[in-house]
Order: sequence, then C-alpha cells, then structure tokens
Amino acid sequence: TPLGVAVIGTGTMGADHVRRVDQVVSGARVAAVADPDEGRAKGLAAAIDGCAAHADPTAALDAPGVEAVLIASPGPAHEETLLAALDRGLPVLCEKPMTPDTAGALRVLDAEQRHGVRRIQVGYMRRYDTEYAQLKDVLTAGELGRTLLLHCRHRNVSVHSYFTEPMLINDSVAHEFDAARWLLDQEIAAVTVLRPTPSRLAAPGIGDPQLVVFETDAGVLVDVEIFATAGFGYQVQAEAVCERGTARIGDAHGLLTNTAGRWGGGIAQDYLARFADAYDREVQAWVDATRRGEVTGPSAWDGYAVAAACEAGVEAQRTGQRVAVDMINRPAFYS
Ligand code: INS
Repeated sequence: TPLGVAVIGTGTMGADHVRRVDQVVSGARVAAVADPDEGRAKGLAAAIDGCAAHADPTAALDAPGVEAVLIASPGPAHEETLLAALDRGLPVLCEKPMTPDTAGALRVLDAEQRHGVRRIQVGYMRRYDTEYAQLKDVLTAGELGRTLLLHCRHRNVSVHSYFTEPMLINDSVAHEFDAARWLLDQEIAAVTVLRPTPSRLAAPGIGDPQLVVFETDAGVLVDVEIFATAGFGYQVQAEAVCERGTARIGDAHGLLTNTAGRWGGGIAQDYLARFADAYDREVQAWVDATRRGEVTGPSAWDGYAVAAACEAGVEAQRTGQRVAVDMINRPAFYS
C-alpha cells in the first residue's frame, strides 16, 4: 500500500509537493494537508481521494493513514512540527531552512538523538539535480586533483514583499552553503560579505546583489554572487577550479536554438521549473527510503551546519567583517 504522507504548509512549495506526491511520485499518496488558511487546504484536499484537511499541523499528523510528513511551512514554523513528528515516530522530509537559527537546530538534533534513530531528511534538493550530481562525481573521482576555488552564481527574478536582507543568506545562499559542504565534503569555517553599489531595481532596504565569500575548513574559497532581483530569470551556476582543470554546471539548461543569425535558448523563471527534476527525485528517494525503513539524503546535522554558516553570514552581512562559523562537534549519531 502507498505511503500516507501529510503535507504541512500549502504555499508555493507545499502545493507543488502535494501535486508531486499525488501525481508524480510512485508508492505514496497525500493522506492529509495542513495550512493556517484552512480553505486553501480544503481546496487541495477536495481533489484527492481520502485526503484530510486541517488548519492545525498536529491534527494533520494525527489524521487517519498518515505514516510520514513533508514539511513545507515557513521556516520559523518547522521546529514545532519536527518535534511533533519525532514524538510520533514519523519520518520527515523538511523543506529548507530546517530552522531559522542554530538554537532551534540544536533542539532538533537533541530531540532526534533522544528518539534514538534518524527520522529527518532536510530539503536541500540540489543534491538530487543531475548537473550537481555530475559535478559531485567529477570532484570525487579526483582526476581534476584537489578543488581550490568554487565560483557560484545564484540569481532570482524578483523577491516577495516579505523578503528581507538576511533572507539573501538564510533563504538563498543557504543552498550554496549546503551544496559546497556536500560537493567538497568539508565544513564552512568563515564568511565575508562584500557589496557593490546596489542595483537601482533592488527592493527597498535590500542591498542586492551581494558577494558572499566563504572559506572551508580545508582551505577552499567559495564565492557566491547572490542577486535576488536579477529580473531576467532563475539561474544557478557553479564552477569548481581544481589543480588539473575546471568543472562547471548551470550554463544551459535545456534547448538551444540557432536561427536568423542568433543563437540562444530559454531561461527558467523560477526554482520550481529549474529544479523540477531534482524535486521529483528528492521526494521519490525519500518515499523509497521511508518504505524500506531507512533515512537517506541531507540530515538534521546538515540542517544545523547550514544554520551555523547562515548565522555567521548574516553577521558578516551586518558588520562587513569576516565572521568565523561557530559549530558544535559532529555527534557520532550523525557520522
Ligand atoms: C527560495 C528557494 C530558491 C532560491 C531562492 C529562495 O526559497 O530556496 O531555490 O533560489 O533564493 O528564496
């Protein structure tokens, strides 16, 4: 029988996950949805057989047939639902950021360790993107030698009205923090943020773009251009510079045409389009692992490590200083 999933939060991401679990992923069904906007939850549930709708997340966890939880509510609401899921022994896929700060992330690590077995996967879906996986394979194979530098570009079309400057780090560069840790198998040691004169098209109060430079514990330098109001499209690129060559992803995603003296192609307009395959693979892998009784993918430890890098990043952004990342030692539970 298909795995009964409760989807908590039905905004842009949550609604897309409801569609994915319902129509794309095999071996799972949406057993419940929750959203503070109960009308919205009911609207989604109405189209799905045997799907309950609730305003309260814990009511959705307790709905009949729920065996696993996909959390897609806003970051500050994650901790409460994560702890409630652990209390019930339910496996979880939690969207990024796991928690908005390290204090919350540490409480989640404690709770999962007290629970005794890993239950939490965190939604850093770039690890499931074909191009990222290719880059990881190339770097791991070692033919290019050691990685020295990683150049990243992270461009969004525009920001929501509730976007704030720290969100450039917490919401956006969080992906590069996780991707760099994963690609290099290293932790982030220190973060510096540099700013040009902001774009005149940037949202009020947000110095956009910014250059976020971080150092890993093995001395790799990573630079990230974060440009949240780039306007023209959604673009994520990365180039590793190694001792014996370079490896680069994200240049062209999809069809390239030549016509009438010009060449070119389309550019995705948002992350749901650019990373559609990655999200599909991520959720399928989570469902498959859950049905085998396993937990794979980015862990709560990864969620914590990114939160620690984000904390340093936001302070670096505020002060203009180089800020060291303050982290606890990795518990054996997560090794
Ligand atoms: C979104 C999402 C996107 C990222 C955006 C962020 O929440 O995580 O992948 O590019 O910057 O605001």
